[in-house]
Amino acid sequence: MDDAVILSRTEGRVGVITLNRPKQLNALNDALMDALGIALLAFDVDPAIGAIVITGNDKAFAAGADIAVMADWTYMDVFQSDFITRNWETIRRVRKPVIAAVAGFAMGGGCELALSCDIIVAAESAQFALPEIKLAVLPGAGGTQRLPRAIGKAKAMDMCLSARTLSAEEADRYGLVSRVVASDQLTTETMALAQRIAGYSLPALMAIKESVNRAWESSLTEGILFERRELHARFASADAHEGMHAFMEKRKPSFSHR
Ligand code: DAK
Repeated sequence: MDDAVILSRTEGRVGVITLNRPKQLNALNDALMDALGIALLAFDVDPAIGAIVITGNDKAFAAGADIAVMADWTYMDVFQSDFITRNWETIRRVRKPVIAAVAGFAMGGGCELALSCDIIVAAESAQFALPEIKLAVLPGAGGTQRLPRAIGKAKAMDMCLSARTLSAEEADRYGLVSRVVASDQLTTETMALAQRIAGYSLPALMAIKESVNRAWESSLTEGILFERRELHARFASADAHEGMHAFMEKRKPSFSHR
């Protein structure tokens, strides 16, 4: 269905979700965020999927929340509909690794969506900005919270207050993205990374994601304790024993994802 707001497919153990409103530079409206949430949760419960990729097109990952839709909303509209919280935060419930493959514009809500993913692979063409100040609003999908945690207060303030756009190279240098690849290699490189991750033990991946995310939201002492318990729990998994025995026996592990 080419007129669908997202396209969803699988490649091996990787689920791929493509944002598909190219005429609006993938501006994020309710229909798209609803569909994205449904697709993410479907891949999350599918035992045949080990990692998820979210991508856009060559020109835009996403140019932000749909300004045309928001322009006349009132406070009561957004408060009563629970704007953002209702369907933008579904991604926070996903326990499998999620990779954003970003080319072109990642602006406003598009940048915030990328920041909600676990890994960001940026094409050299990628541009990141939180330009909400130009509209006299503010990044309201986690941008003022996740960005300073990712790149520090000084750079985050600069981006949020001046609407400064970062090139892929700058975003890489500041720690906003995980890696930068040649624009024509974005899909190939991201899929290779996703397939590699998806080949590892799924419960171990989920434990790592949970543990790294804990680092953002707890003291070091609490985080270390959480990590230690996650590590201890690995010894209850078949995959950890398989992984260690395979290493000793100099063979490739065969994970059952249990
Ligand atoms: N929404 C709706 N349509 C958009 C759009 C957007 N964010 N971005 C682009 N488009 C549409 C354009 O209107 C244009 O449509 P037509 O005129 O062809 O019908 C089409 O996509 C192509 O865009 P351009 O002609 O502008 O393309 P250019 O290459 O010249 O420029 C651009 C690309 C990305 C620099 C430019 O389109 C641009 O500045 N777009 C807006 C970027 C932006 O401001 N993004 C932040 C959106 S605000 C809140 C919570 C969250 C938020 C707000 C409130 N609360 C809790 C209250 C979040 C806000 C945002 O994300």
